[in-house]
Amino acid sequence: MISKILIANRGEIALRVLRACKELGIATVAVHSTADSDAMHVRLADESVCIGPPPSRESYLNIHQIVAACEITGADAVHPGYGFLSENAKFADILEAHGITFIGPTAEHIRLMGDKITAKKTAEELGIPVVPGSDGEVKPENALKVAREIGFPVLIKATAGGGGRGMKVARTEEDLEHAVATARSEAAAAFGNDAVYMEKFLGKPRHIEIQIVGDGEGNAIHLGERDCSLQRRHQKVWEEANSPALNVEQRMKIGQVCADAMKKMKYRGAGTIEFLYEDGEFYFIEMNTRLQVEHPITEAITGIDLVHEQIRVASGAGLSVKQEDVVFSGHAIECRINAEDPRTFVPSPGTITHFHAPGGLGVRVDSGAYQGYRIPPYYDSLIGKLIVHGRTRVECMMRLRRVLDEFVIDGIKTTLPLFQDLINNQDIANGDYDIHWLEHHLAATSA
Ligand code: MV4
Repeated sequence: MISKILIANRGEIALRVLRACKELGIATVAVHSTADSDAMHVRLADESVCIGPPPSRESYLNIHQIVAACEITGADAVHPGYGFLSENAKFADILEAHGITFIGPTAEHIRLMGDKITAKKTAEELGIPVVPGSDGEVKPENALKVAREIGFPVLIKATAGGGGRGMKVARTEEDLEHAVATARSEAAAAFGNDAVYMEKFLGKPRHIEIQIVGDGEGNAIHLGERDCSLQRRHQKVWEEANSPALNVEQRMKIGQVCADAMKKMKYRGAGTIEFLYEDGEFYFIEMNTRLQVEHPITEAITGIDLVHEQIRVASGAGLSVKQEDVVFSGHAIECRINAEDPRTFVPSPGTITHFHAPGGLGVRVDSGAYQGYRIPPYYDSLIGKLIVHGRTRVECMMRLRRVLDEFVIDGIKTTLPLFQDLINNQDIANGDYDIHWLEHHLAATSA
């Protein structure tokens, strides 16, 4: 059994993980940079260790400092949260070499899914539908042949990329050579790996992802889907469970395909399988081998604590539920609240002078912010997540509208006004949007 967990992260997710540890009676160690000494998770942890100056590469990404903090405190497990080292296979290897449990998948599975070409090949072998595309890496000499087989428009992607980084569209044969060359040089610069692959470019898809959890021994369950189509510059803004676009049959079918795939690979821990969804068809694009920011909406509709499951599986206790025990109830929406100007999205760090989190039935606020808290300028601008649940999507939206009016964050600018705009929009009310809707809406309403 795990006795002490070091949380190798900061902000809202560090607090969220800490809460799960405390509920399981497991001691907690917080690590923080000098800029985060006054963070809420540091205050609530049983122990805390300062691991360096504010820059992430000298603190939250510093593997040596984190391993040293484990040695000093006697932590026998590390929860990486999301971002930072959460999908760093070397980190997982180093922890295991020190006899410290990495709460997540095996380093082998992190590597497999971190390379987008091997991820796609693995998905296809496991029976998951993928986007039509190249059979592996594409080079300048074979790009035209491959593109003609796929059919234009095509999308060139970096195998070491993901999350939208390093993608280039080629709409005609004339565009292709430049698109491939640009994608390769940008991939080499950004990831130190110039390998690219090619896919049929889908024009108006939704982004729908399936939550899975495996015990590492061949059992795995799915916990339904999340619709994350409302994004701006590859940053998710508003996520929903269920997707307004799916019916129960589609949900169960794609969920089971994913769960069966995870059983075959003996996947361990929480994971998210990302799809594009267009004209009734699912197309695998990536798999994330970590807990995701938006996991609370899945927790809201299933009642299952995903961090509890992660810790149980990491400690060898296995999953707490079987697939037949999973019940989906109601609808949940998450709004990501960023310390940014709601029109320009320019970061707005500073001190929060007033903070009132809304409450009531079906309302959850995951945030480390508090009155008097100073938002540091060194990290991403997410300061909290507003998660609202209702028995139906209509009830959820009614509740969200009330909650947005109740939330008070003074002293800094936040993206709350953006959600007050969206909650009154007819397309959003109808669930009628795709991955481009939000950027088109922002362009149309900012003019
Ligand atoms: C695509 C695509 C269209 N066709 N692949 C963006 C990030 C990464 N998850 C993959 N992404 C895309 N892959 C094909 N074959 C469009 C996107 C995409 C996107 C996907 C999901 C959510 C928002 C997006 C915004 C721009 C592009």
